[in-house]
Amino acid sequence: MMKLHWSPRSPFVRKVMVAAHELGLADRIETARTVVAMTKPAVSLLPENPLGKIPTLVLEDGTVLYDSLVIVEYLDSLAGGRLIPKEGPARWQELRRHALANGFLDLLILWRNERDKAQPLPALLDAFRLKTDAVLPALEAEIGAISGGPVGLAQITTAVAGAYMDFRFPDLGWRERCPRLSDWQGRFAQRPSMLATPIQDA
Ligand SMILES: N[C@@H](CCC(=O)N[C@@H](CS)C(=O)NCC(=O)O)C(=O)O
Repeated sequence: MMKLHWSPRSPFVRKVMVAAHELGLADRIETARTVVAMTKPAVSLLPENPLGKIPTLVLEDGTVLYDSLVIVEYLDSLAGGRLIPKEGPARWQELRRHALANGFLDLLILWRNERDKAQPLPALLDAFRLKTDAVLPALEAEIGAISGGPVGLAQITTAVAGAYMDFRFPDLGWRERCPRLSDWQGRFAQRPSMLATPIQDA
């Protein structure tokens, strides 16, 4: 069995687990609950991942893989490469669309950290909002293209980002602002891979 440092709250962990389910590999992964927080680094994780972040995957031979993109690439390689095109323009589009949704997740996590501080920096809150107001229309404009092909890394990450907004940013109103993205995400969220990996505070 592979061991995944895991939490039900982390969208990056969820991305890896959705990929594992889509690839039929979920039963080869044992999850180890690992509690991380930026203000309380997971000291026990540092020997395996000096960045102290989850997801971190430990293979049967002890090889350690991070971050989530590397882990998904690895799982995809085990399954013959179904989630990330191997070459050509399709590969670069897949990876760039992943970078958009994944970078948006990075932004949302930083935003949440900042807004929860006693004295958030207004300039930072403004910057997060400004970027979010640019990312949402970009995703709305591109969702037709993103959802046009087979299930892949970009679709998984985009769907996970939508669910994360529902979870931590219910006031953003993203479903009203992005009706096509919302419709598509609502359908994707019914896939067994998504239903098997609910994001929750537990
Ligand atoms: N780029 C990383 C991001 C992972 C990440 O930020 N994970 C968060 C949990 S959602 C974490 O471990 N935070 C702990 C910390 O930053 O100390 C990836 O794609 O795996």
